[in-house]
Amino acid sequence: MKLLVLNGPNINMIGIREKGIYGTMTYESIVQMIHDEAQQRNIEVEVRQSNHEGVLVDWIQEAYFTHVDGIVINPGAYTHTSIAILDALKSIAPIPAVEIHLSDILQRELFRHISYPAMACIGQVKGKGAQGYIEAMDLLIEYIHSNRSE
Ligand code: DHK
Repeated sequence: MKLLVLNGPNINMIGIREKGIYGTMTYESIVQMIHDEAQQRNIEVEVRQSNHEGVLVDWIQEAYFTHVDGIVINPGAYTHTSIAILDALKSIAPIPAVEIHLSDILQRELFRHISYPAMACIGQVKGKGAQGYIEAMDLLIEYIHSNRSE
């Protein structure tokens, strides 16, 4: 099984930016944790980050052509604005995606309550900090397994 973990703008600044909201774990150590946990689950994972919306769209489309089994995505602030990311996720269906947010976006400003990409996701994990990436990965693995055995 091959999973792709995509991170949007400013996620590379996790551990530096607004620690009270996003925590103190650095982006690099989150990436390492994802790799370690994927190895334990015997799955292949690639983790990428971009500050650019179009690059994220390109990577989502690429996932279709490289036969990725599922996507975990933290679109950063594009969560609340990007119909392009929503459409990209829709265009690669039935490849499943799970959205993850370190913070609980529903407990924050009103403008963070809407998520466009979530409309094309099979699940959303929020407010669990870095551990949320692992929870999102497990959700995805479970979904892929149950859909395969159908
Ligand atoms: C990360 C961001 O950069 C924000 O723009 C989102 C999300 C929330 C997070 O919690 O991981 O609003």
